Order: sequence, then C-alpha cells, then structure tokens
Amino acid sequence: MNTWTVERAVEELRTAESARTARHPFTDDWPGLDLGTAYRVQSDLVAARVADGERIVGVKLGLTSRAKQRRMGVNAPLTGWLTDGMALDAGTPVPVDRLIHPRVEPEIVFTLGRRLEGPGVTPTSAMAAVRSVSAGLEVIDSRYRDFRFTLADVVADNASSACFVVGDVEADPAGLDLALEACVLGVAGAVVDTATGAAVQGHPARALALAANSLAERGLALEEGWIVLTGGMTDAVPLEPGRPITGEFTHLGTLTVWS
Ligand code: OOG
Ligand code: MG
Repeated sequence: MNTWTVERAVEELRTAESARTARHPFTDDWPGLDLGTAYRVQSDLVAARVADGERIVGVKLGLTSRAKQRRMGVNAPLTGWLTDGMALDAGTPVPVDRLIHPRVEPEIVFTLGRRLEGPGVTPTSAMAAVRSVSAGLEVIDSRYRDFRFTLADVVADNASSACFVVGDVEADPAGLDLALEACVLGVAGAVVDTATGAAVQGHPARALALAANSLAERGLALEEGWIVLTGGMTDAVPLEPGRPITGEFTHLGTLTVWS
C-alpha cells in the first residue's frame, strides 16, 4: 500500500501541472487528508515555485461567493498563493499550452498599502490597509479531473491557481461602494453572467479580513504591496480558443483575456 505524505502530494501536483494531465483528487485514496495537512502541501508547492525563481506577490481567496461554492460543491472559502510567474501582462494571450482546462472568473482585487495581520481583523480594519482597488480576471486550472475535489484537495492544489490579470485602474476604495460595484461577464461578445461585489461574502472587505485571519492561524500575514484576489464573483466560464472573455466593471474598467 502506498503511504501518502506531504512530499508525495507536492510531487504529484507538480507532475500533473507540468504534464498537463489531470488526476483524481487525493481524498479518493487519502481520506485522512485534513485541512492542516492540505495547507502544508500548498505551502510546499509554492515554496517549490519560489525555489524555481518565482516571487510571492499576494494571496487569492477562493469559493467566497455562493455562485462558486454551489458550482464546486464546496461550502467554505480558502486561500492560496499568487506569484509573479502567474501574472499575465495585459495584451498577452493566456498560455493555454501550459494549462489543462482553464476557466475564467471576474474578481475584485485589493492592493495593500500596509501589512495586515490577524487575528481579529474586521472588514473596517482590513479596508484601512488597502491602498487601491482594481478589477481582475483570474484564470483557474484544477489539477483534478473535471474540477472534482473536496475542500482539502483544492487547498492542496493552491486553490486551482493558474494565472491572473489585474486592470490598470487603481481606484481609491473610499470613493466606491464595493458591494454595489458590478461586473458584466461576456464571452465572445455575449453577456453570460453578472454580479456585484456583494456576491463576495456580502462585501469584498469581508473576504480580505477572512484572508488575514486565516493566514494568522498559520502564523502568516498579508504584506505591504501584496495584491489580494477576493474570489470569483460569478461562476467561472471555460476559456476556449477564439472566444475572448471580458469583465466589464462599473468603475474599475474592462479586462479581456483570450487564447
Ligand atoms: C477553486 C478556486 C476558486 C475562486 O475565486 O473562487 C477560486 C476552483 O473553483 O477551482 O479561485
Ligand atoms: Mg478565483
């Protein structure tokens, strides 16, 4: 019988990613994979990227909206890591030749003007650390077949991270009601979904507080200058060749990704 370890899970995820081959979720044959262990896998996975020369640039939240939780069948939010290697420059296509089954979702993105450390962070204290707010499109790509996973599986897989683009509008959050900031999601010119920031935990500030408090449980904090993707406002849509995906925000601009 094979024995599961953090090291082995990290290896399996790295192999799935580089070979572009989705695997079955760990919990199918590692039912004992708990959240603490899954976050250790995630942490070692990102440490391997850092050892390969990438730099941590922030944190992503996942499954913060009902739309996302319902689709993935997982009813709790989670956090993952963002590196500079995942950032897509505006104007460049998504590198789909490196991805398995990419999907795209619109997100509200914070940039931190100072360090934010839990526990006890509230939406108000979280917003006090925010320098600017921007629009984002996240390209997710699960290393699990058909995006089928439990919370522990998706935590281990760094929350299905692949790449992301952040818009160049850097708004002062004091001037916006982010619960009412809307996004219209379009595929090949047709509207496929809409949501406002309230879809994300009632207000994206709650997601930011949640990230800080969740990191604090592992002795970590959100650092000055980091970006925080607060989670898909709508369900994610598959990225298909020749069918650009656009997120049009009320005040934060319009972003497009394509392959
Ligand atoms: C998990 C990643 C979720 C979000 O914004 O909800 C996520 C997944 O849906 O595969 O990035
Ligand atoms: Mg996301």
